Amino acid sequence: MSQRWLAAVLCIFGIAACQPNRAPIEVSEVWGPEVPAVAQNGIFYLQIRNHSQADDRLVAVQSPGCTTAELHETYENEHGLMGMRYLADGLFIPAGETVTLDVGGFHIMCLGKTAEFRAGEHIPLSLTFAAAGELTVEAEIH
Ligand SMILES: [Cu+2]
Repeated sequence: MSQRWLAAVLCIFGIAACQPNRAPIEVSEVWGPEVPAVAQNGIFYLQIRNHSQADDRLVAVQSPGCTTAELHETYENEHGLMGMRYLADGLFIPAGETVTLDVGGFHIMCLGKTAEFRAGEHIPLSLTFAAAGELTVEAEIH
């Protein structure tokens, strides 16, 4: 019997953990839209999966391509105008759930960009989670 098959059987019957080596937090689809060189700021989007049994929170973001990086949320005010606000308490990532930062919602604001947000460029991004710690990913500009 192969080890992999045995692991699957144990997993099915709840005898062993199914994904013992999987990181608690998985970050994917990290990207940013192209921004003209003269623009001061850039923006990043991504997806966060919490594979663990415990809630977590994205508390800080930073990038060598930004003077400052901040977690923001886009919202519509009472006059129907779009604005955005800084998420002072970070972003809650419930146990077992996926949180998506995407156009018109949550995003990472790159204030005072120092990197070129040109198609094909890759910009490193560090994410700090309250429980899972720091994770570095690369945003693809397209
Ligand atoms: Cu913003």
